[in-house]
Amino acid sequence: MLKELENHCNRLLTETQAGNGAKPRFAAWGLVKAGKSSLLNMLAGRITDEYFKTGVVRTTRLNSELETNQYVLVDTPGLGIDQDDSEQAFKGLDSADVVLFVHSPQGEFDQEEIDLIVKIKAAYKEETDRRLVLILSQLDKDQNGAMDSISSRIMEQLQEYVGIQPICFQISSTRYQKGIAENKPALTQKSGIPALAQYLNTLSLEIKDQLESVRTSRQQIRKAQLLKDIDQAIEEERQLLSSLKIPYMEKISAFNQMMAELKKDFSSHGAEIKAVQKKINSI
Ligand SMILES: Nc1nc2c(ncn2[C@@H]2O[C@H](COP(=O)(O)OP(=O)(O)O)[C@@H](O)[C@H]2O)c(=O)[nH]1
Ligand SMILES: [Mg+2]
Repeated sequence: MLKELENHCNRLLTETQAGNGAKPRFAAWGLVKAGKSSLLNMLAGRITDEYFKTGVVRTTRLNSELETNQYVLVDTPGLGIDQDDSEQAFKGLDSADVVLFVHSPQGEFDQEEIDLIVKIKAAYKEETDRRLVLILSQLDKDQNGAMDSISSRIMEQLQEYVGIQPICFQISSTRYQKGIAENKPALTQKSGIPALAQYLNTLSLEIKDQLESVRTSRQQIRKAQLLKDIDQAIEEERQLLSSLKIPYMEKISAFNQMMAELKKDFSSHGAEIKAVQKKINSI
């Protein structure tokens, strides 16, 4: 808990000192192997010479960035593996102007993903619908239109558990890659990536003028929350200390009572001894 607070303080400090640049920052977020790095490569036009490392094993451990003409793409490690990865992913979220939440739909969202979306909502508040772009990846694996029903189910989940309705795209990075490599425009279109890229271009133009004000107000909210969390952590420590003190306080008071009784005994005995002394002296 304290470690997390310290990390958050450090993130906020570096961010406010370094700034986040003039272009909108689009960060890919989601569980490991959702297809985040593959998608960012396609958006960056790195069709065959990948910039963001992809793979069947976990390849992204640190956030990495690539600046395009319009925006900065930020790749984060998948969440839900270990603390260091999550720390990196949260750093990516803190500094993002838009989150590209990538989900590979074997099915609807699981609890872990809903928890992540709740965190995004906490970061963007009423701007969430605009600042969150939901991306269902690996469309090429879709069979019998299952993706459409998964997509509607996810929208229901988002409404029910988070109260948001972000825009949603279905994409396939491998289909796009093939379409470009083999010069097949129909396949390229069917990958969903051109439509997504166009949406992101428009969005980046739309939010360009409000970047600084939204970043500043998000930082203020984070700062206020952080101060509240620190106060709460201090109060919890204080309560813990005083609850630890109770058994000792009880022991101390029992000890003091015992000493007082001993003293009383001693002084009454003292009087008896003095009386005996007196008797002896008078012999
Ligand atoms: N069939 C298919 N596989 C994909 C697609 N996108 C990514 N993959 C594969 O899924 C695995 C994880 O992808 P990656 O981009 O590294 O996921 P990340 O961990 O979320 O960054 C890799 O083996 C990719 O080749 C896609 O659109 N279709
Ligand atoms: Mg990756």
